[in-house]
Amino acid sequence: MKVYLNVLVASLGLIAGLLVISHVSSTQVLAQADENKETKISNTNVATGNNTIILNPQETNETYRWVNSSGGINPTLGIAKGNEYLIKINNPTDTKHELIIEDAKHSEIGKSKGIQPGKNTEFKFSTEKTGQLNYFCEYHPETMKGIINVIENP
Ligand SMILES: [Cu+2]
Repeated sequence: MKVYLNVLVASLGLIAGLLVISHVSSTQVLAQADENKETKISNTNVATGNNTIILNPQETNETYRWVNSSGGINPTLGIAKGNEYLIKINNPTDTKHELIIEDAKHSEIGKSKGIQPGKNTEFKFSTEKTGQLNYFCEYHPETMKGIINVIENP
């Protein structure tokens, strides 16, 4: 009888492990799908002439990421050369963040202040060159990062 019990306990452990693994991978797939969807939506900043960009830190599964107003994760942003954009950041998390914008040569071309938990800030940003910029958090550069596509002013 004891042997049967051991086998039963081991099987239950295995099933629980498999459930955890399948849950984690489906969560990642969903996050990826959101990211793709957001790429399209954010690029309409240029087309709609919307010059306010909201990027908020968010903590999900103990990982910090940027999210925009529609919940897009580390969204790809589209802006037009020469236009001035107001970037608004609200920090609901329990730690400090700071947004940095760099060009392809790692030259810093824009930044927020350090944003303490529960605080918000905003800053104006524009660039005179088309091409691709990178944005990231000074303190979480591996998980809080995205791309800004700068196109000709239509
Ligand atoms: Cu951060």
